Amino acid sequence: MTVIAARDEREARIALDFPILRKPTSRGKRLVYLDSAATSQKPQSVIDSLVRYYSEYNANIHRGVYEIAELATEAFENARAKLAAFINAAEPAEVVWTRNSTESINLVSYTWGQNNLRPGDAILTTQLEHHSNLVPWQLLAAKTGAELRFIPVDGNGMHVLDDLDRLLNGVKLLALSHVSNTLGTIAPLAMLVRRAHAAGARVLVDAAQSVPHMPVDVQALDVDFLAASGHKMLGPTGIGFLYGKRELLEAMPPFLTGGDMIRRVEYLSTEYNEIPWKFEAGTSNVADAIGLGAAVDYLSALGMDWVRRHEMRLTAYALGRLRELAPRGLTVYGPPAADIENRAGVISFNLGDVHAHDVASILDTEGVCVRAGHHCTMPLMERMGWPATARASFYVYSTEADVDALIFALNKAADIFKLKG
Ligand code: 7TS
Repeated sequence: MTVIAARDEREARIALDFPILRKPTSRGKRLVYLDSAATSQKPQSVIDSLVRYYSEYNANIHRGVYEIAELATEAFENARAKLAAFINAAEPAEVVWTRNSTESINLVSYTWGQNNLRPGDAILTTQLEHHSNLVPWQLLAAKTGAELRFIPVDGNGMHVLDDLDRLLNGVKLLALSHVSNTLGTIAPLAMLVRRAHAAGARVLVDAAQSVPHMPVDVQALDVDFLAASGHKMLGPTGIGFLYGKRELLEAMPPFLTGGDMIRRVEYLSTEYNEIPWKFEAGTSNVADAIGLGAAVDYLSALGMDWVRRHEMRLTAYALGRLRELAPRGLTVYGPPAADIENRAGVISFNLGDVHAHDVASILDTEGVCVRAGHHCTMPLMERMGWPATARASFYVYSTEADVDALIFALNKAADIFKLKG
C-alpha cells in the first residue's frame, strides 16, 4: 500500500524515495514525520550505499594493498571530497570526519581552544545555542580562565546586536549556531563573521541545522570552523564533520591519538600525520562516511537552492494554517511569519496550557511525529519563560499534506482538552 500524500508531483516523487514514509504506523495511519531537526529520514540510495559497502567491498582503509581495501579507501576519500565541494571548502583536507556536530565542536574546544585562550580572553556565543554549542565553551572557560559572554535574543528569538561592539571586545572566539534548532532563527552570519574578524576573533559555526537545509559556502562566509552532523542531512547516524581552515587545523594539536593519525612512531615520540588524518585516530566510520557521500549526491541532485525554497514555501504555508488555531489557544514562537527570510523550517508552538508532551502524544495517535520538551536548549527556554514547546520541523520529503495532517491532529488535541473553537 502506498500511503504518500502530497499536493505537488515533485514532492510526492521525493517522498517515494524514503521507504520509511511508505510504511503505515501500527495504528494504520500514514507516517507524518515532522521531526527532521532531530534526525532526518534516509533515502533508498543512502541505504543501498551502506548495503553495497558491507556486501561488496568492506575492508579497513589506508593500509590494505588488495583490491577491496583500495576500493574502500577510494570511496571513503571520495565522500570527503564530495562533502568538501558541497560546502565549498578550498580542499578536501579541510574536512575532518567526526561522529557528529557535538564531537566536532568538542574537537575545536579541546585542541584550538585550550591552546589559544587564556585569562582575560572571552568566548562569545548566543542565548539560542543547543547544549552542544554551549557546554564545551563553559568547560573551556573554566579551564582557561576565559570569560563566556552571550549575544542576547528578543522575545521572537532574533539576535539583538545593539551592543555587539562591546560584546566583541577581547573576544578570541565567536561560536554560534547558523540556525536555531528550537526557533528556526537564521543568524545574520556574514555580518557577524565580518565584525568578529574585525575584532580579531575566530568564528566557529554550529551548522547542524543549516548545512542540511540551505546552500552554505564556507569560503564566501569566511568562517574558520564549521560543524555539522550527517544524520540530519539524509546520511547515517555516527558520522559528522568539522570544516577548518588549513592553517588553523595544521597549527592545532591532535584530539584523540592512536593508529592512522601518525606518520612515524618511536617508543618515546610520535610524528603526526598531515591533515585531515591527524584528527582521525583509529579505524574510521568508513561505511557511514560513504553513506553520507550518497546523501550529498542526493541533496546535490535536488539542488540546495530548491531545498531552501521548498522549506520556505512549506514554512509559510504551515504558519498560515497554524494561525487558524489561534482562537483555540495555539501560540507560535520564533521570528514573525513576515520574516520568512530569517526563518528555517522549524516551528515551535504551544496549545493553550496543555503540556507540549501531551500535545505530542495526541499527535502521535494520528501518525504525526513532533518533538516536545526543551530541545536541548534549556537556558533559552528559561530565558523565554516556557516550560516546554512542541516543535514541527520540515525537510525535503515534507509536504503540504503533512502540514494538513498536523493541523487536523492539533484540532483533535484541542477537542480532547476542550479548548474553544
Ligand atoms: N547543534 C544544533 C543546532 C543542533 O540542532 C543539534 C542537534 C546539535 C548541535 C547536536 O547534534 P548531534 O548530531 O551532535 O547530536 N539537535 C537536535 C534536536 O533539535 N533534536 O534532537 C537533536
